[in-house]
Formats: sequence, structure tokens, C-alpha cells
Amino acid sequence: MENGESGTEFRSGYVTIIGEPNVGKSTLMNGVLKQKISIVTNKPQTTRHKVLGILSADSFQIVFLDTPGIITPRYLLHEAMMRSASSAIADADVLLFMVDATDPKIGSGLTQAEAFKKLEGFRKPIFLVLNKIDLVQKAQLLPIIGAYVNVFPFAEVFPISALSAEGTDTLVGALIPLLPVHPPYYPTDIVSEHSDRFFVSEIIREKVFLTCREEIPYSTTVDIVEFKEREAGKWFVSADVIVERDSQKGIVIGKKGAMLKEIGRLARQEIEEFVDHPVFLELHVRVREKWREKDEWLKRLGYGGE
Ligand SMILES: Nc1nc2c(ncn2[C@@H]2O[C@H](COP(=O)(O)OP(=O)(O)OP(=O)(O)O)[C@@H](O)[C@H]2O)c(=O)[nH]1
Ligand SMILES: [Mg+2]
Repeated sequence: MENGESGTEFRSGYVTIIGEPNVGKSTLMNGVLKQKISIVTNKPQTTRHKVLGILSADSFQIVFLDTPGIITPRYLLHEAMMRSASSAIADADVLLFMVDATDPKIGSGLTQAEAFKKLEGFRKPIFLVLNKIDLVQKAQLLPIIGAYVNVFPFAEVFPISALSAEGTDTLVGALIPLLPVHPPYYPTDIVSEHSDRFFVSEIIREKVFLTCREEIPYSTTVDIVEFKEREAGKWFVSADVIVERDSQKGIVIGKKGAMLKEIGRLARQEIEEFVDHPVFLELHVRVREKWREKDEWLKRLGYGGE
């Protein structure tokens, strides 16, 4: 496909989206791919892995990497999350540094100085993506942009709304010429390369984030124990919802099992849409003492840090 008959060269490369938690990184990737690849909630620290999404067209392929929001690690889990983000940065041909236009500290002291320090050695183009512009007055954008470009040499700046897709086509258009001339890295008919098990566990985790309050979402992970595809009849999925303490187990199960039932109902609906097949979903809540702080558990639960 390289140097095709039309004389146009196929371009292909990696675009990594980084930024603080909750700025809209996963929303942007899903919006550009027109498909939900990465889970989204209104709570920070939703994404815990490097999540890959592929946008293919006649003359280019962009491999997006969505990353966990940049935080100061407090648990081993956070360290694994930050390793995922770092490895995604190292892979990038272009980096999208996303900020939230509604963040009250935006444009003031620029608390992201730490993040900028990490980016100093990065030799590829870095775009500033100012997200959630649907929520602010246009007149507010210029001073915010000014504050950022004064402290870091961004290649370009894109005000967007990942939610409404305003400005996202322009952003994608600007990425294409910066990709290396290269054949597609992935088959052009797939949008991701993660397993169905991964997506299913993420969907269940999203429902825990949306349903449970306070520290519960952060103390929870999901482990797929059984995943059986059947020719006839429903597929069978059995998953463990893992918490850190006994007291949390009761909360996730809820009164007469109501909370877990609701998590299961919401998750099953979305899993069925995703696999396009009826599914029987069985959920158990299990306690794994301080799993976020134990290397062995993190590895077993899929947080290798890559
Ligand atoms: N109004 C508005 N809300 C947005 C926009 N983009 C994202 N959001 C909302 O912001 C919240 C966080 O979005 P995510 O996409 O999960 O953010 P993230 O940066 O991936 O967060 P982490 O995975 O926790 O790092 C969700 O409630 C989104 O619906 C936007 O352009 N406008
Ligand atoms: Mg995310």
C-alpha cells in the first residue's frame, strides 16, 4: 500500500493521550473511533490500563493509546498505572496533552509542572488539547491557552469538546501528516486488539464505578473466572468483583443483594451489546486483602504495568 498508484503514501503511527484524571481522554478516543473502547465515568482514575484504539482510513492508520490519568502514586496499583502511561508515551509518534477547560486551577499556577518535566525529553510533537470547551465561554479560552503555551513549547493547540465532537475532526486532520510513512500496524478492519475478556471485565468495572460510592470503586477490580462462548444458547461469563476488605463486600452486595444485582443487570446489557449475543452473567464478590498493595495480586489481576 505504501507508494500506491495514486502516488499518496500510507501513513501509520501511534498517538498517545495523556493528562490528569477525568479530563476526558477516554471520551476523546471513543468519540474519534465512534465506538466505546475505553470505559468512561464521571469519577477520576477510571482508566487503569493502556487501552488501544485503531482508526483506519484509505491513506492512514492512527493507533490511539488511552492512558490512566497522571497522578502521584499512593499504591502499587498506581505505580503500575503510571508505568502503563509511561510506556504509552515512549511508543508515541505524537502526544496529546489534554487539559480540562473547566478545571478551576487551570491557567493559574499550572500545577502540572511535574508532567511538563517528564515531557521535556520527548522529541516528537506534543499537542495541547483543551477539552470540555462546551462548558466555558469562548472568551475564557484564550488566556488559558496563553498560560500553557508560555510554559511549554506545544507544537499546536486544539480547543475541543470530546463529548460533542466539536474540533475533533480538525485535531485528527492535523495528526495525519505527522505520522511516519509506514504500512498499517494492525489489520484495517479491527478497532482494538484487546480480548473480549478484557472488555467484559472493564464493562463490569465501569458499572461498579457508576453504582458504588466513595472509596469502593477505587478498592475494586474485576477478574473474569470463566468465559464460555456457546454456539447455541447464552454465553456464560463468571466474574469476581474483588474488594479489599470484608466491610466493602457487604456494601457491594447491598441490601438483599440489590447493589450487586444492579451492577450485574447494567453490565449484562452492555456485554450483550458488545458481543452481540445473549449472555448469562454470574458475579461473586470476593475479598483479597489489600490487593492494590500486593505485587503478586496485581500481576494476577492483570496490572502488569505495560
Ligand atoms: N461537558 C463535557 N464533559 C466531558 C467532555 N469530555 C469528557 N467529559 C466528561 O468528563 C468525565 C471524564 O471523562 P473520561 O473520558 O472518563 O476522562 P479520562 O480523562 O479518561 O479520566 P481517567 O480515565 O480517570 O483518567 C465524564 O463524565 C465525561 O462524560 C467534554 O468535552 N465536555
Ligand atoms: Mg480514562
